[in-house]
Amino acid sequence: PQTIFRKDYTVPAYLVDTVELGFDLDPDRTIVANRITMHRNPASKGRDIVLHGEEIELVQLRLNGKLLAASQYRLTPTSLTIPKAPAEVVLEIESLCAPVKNTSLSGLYVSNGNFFTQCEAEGFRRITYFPDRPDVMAKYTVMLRADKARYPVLLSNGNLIEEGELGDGRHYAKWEDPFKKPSYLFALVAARLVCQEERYTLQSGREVLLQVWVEEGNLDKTDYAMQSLKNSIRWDEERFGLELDLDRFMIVAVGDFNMGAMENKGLNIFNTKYVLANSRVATDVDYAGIEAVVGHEYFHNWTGNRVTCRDWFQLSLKEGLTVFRDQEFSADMIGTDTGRAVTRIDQVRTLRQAQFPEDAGPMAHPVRPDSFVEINNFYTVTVYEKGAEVVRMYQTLLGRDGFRKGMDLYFERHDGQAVECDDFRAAMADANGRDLTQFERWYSQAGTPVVTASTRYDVAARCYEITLSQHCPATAGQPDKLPFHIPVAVGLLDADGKDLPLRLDGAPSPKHAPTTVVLELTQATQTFRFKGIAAKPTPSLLRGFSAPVVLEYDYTDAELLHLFSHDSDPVNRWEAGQRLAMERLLVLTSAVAAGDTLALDDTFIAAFRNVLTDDTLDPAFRELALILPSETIIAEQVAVVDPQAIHGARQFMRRTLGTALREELLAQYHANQTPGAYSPDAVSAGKRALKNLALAYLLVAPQEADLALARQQFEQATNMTDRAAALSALIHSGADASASLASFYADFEQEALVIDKWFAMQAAAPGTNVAAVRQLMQHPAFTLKNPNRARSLLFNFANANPPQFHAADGSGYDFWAEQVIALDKINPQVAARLARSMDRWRRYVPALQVHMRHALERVAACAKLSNDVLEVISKALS
Ligand code: B3K
Ligand code: ZN
Repeated sequence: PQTIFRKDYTVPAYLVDTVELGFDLDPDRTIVANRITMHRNPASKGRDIVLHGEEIELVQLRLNGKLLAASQYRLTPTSLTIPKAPAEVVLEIESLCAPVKNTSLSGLYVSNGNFFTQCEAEGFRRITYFPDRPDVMAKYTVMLRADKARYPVLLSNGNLIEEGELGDGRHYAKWEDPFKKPSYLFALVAARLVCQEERYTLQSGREVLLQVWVEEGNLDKTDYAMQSLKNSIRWDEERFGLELDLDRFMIVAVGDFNMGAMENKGLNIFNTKYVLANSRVATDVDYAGIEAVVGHEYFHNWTGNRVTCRDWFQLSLKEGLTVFRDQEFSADMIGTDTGRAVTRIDQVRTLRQAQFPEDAGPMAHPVRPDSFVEINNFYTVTVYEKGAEVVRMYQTLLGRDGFRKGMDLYFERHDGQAVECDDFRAAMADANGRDLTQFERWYSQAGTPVVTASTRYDVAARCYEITLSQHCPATAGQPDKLPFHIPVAVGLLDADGKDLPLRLDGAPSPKHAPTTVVLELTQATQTFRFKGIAAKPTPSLLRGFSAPVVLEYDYTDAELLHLFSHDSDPVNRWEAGQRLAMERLLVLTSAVAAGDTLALDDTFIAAFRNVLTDDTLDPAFRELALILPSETIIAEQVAVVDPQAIHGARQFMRRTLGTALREELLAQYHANQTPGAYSPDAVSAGKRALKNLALAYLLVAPQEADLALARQQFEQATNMTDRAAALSALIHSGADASASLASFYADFEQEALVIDKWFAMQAAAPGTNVAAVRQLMQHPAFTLKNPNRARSLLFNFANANPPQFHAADGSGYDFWAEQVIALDKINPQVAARLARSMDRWRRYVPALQVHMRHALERVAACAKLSNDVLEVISKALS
């Protein structure tokens, strides 16, 4: 397969002005008529019109009214080239496609009998011939024709300008999008659906129509998505001064979808998982996901759609920025400082769980990649979440107001354009009169920087010194890295745990000294001095996780305990607890491997007891503080990964805490009930989270009374959060949960998203081995064709059940290989995601590596692999 390089970018030879699309929709044979007006790009010397096209059949082609003979163009399986074309061109292209056969869910496809599209990144070329690249922006008019009884609803981007009847029971609808857009934002829906709709008044006074479209039985699950949409609209007006630019904004839910959702102009298409919710079927986490994704897609309307990407290497320009925006939106919706901190802690956990491993593995790439084989493989935690961290650092460096100035300038300069990450950085720099040249390295260098801190206290000078050094490990193709521009937020605690006022040597001293300062680390090593420090303080480093780095500092246990009890920065307070746990988990892991006796010190248990019972702390914070680092995160800390030892160590710690804190856990379990009508608000959700974590701890080594408690919660729960938590705790306890599983299935058989949970919970339980997963695949409700279902069982087994996936005989890996190969024939994008589960194979104990290599080679040896899977597997093996 061909590798595409960022440095090879060239401007398009032709630019498109208007696109008129006509669809005669039929599942087996859809006719697409496409009339494009285009003109030569004065910035290009090219004279050839190059159109992309994939898995479609060309019927006829006209240029400026004349039918072209086959000799006048070149057709390949992926392109259509018209050489030496005139300066002004009208192309009329007729082609065919077969939506019902399209199992890749890219392009035009059928889900549960309805038509949907997914065009990002390169799906539009599976619908019609077109210069399918984001720097070609045009105005679209779309005519949809379909059987009226089967497809009563016909939607596309923009405004509905005409609709009516045709003969033979068919009808039509004509849509016009007033804004220029790249082809990846095109969408259509032809379906039997119903909607919740509402007229909403913008701050400017303009009225818009909001709609959430779902299948008929789901109309009782659209309220939260609608509310989240209205909140998003309001928030973008208030925080960024950005208004909805259309008269109509639609969200459509579809059960078969590769990703979370898609920001098509005016017609967002969503995975049902991020739309449908009521208390019976959705958990608090689902509700939070809906708010975040509805926000995310809505915010793309400005960051992505109005200003888009020049090429796919710039993907983080829209994704990193839009993730940052949805993170800020979710935090603002909670409103409190601890609420914000809780969302921040969640972000840090995601980075450590998924992004740091990616950045250290065979698929490591910069936030702005330099090359790819298949762009769909680069919708990654690096582009998204690390990209969001990079955007967050601008705000940390420039302040909220400075960041807003940069955003304003960005839109002033680039509205309606397809631009690069560098353009965003330039807007931030220029709006604030700052030199952000070095900051560019966050976009170009892969790998997680390691910042090492050392400190020195000088009693006589009352001076406290912090020396920060940075280095970044080598990644594929990047052996040596240059220093990054890293904002390191720090505070100093006195012996009582109070924040000291900070006066930085050499910096102007403000009247009221701050208690947190942002140190800018730009060199390999730098020393910062704080004046007027009366006694040796405890440093709180990288407050708020001010940069996506690993922070190394030789903390003593006493210092960590001090921070864990007192740090005013909740992120670092949480972090101190994670460090205390991690140190012990690493010792325990070695002990398990060596067959030594295991022990956990009382100091640690007491620290956890204090946080658990400290009623001045938000339950949501306490819950996070009590979750131990995951097995994946522990694995990243050891030189050679022994998954069984890690699992044994973590389970031992959970069991010991569960037993030692039994009374306190029970007390918290009862104190954090949320009686009355279910509400997904952050305070109630936090209580449920703490209560259910307590239950999970109690069920690691349960007494009969604990099992009874869980069963009672399972049976009497009035919402899915509590029901699912109880069921999951029962399954994980190792007790016989088969009756509960059966009744859960029977109750929710008709709710696909709940059945996904049913598969997911079992897949992740350490009692579920490969044979049991194979058995679950035989269940009539299982199918590889539905991405949510495939993910619920296969991905959870491979990623969330390390002790079984890494079974000593390699049977987990054989199973993985089989499923990657089977999925690839159906849906390469989903298959390639599953393929990523083996990324870190070289870090495992040699005995497992042998099996892993074998499984990888088995996939690699397969004839006819997709580029998607091939890229992932060959990078893993290289
Ligand atoms: N932009 C889409 C992602 C489409 C992925 C295509 N493989 C979702 C989002 O980030 O909002
Ligand atoms: Zn996005």
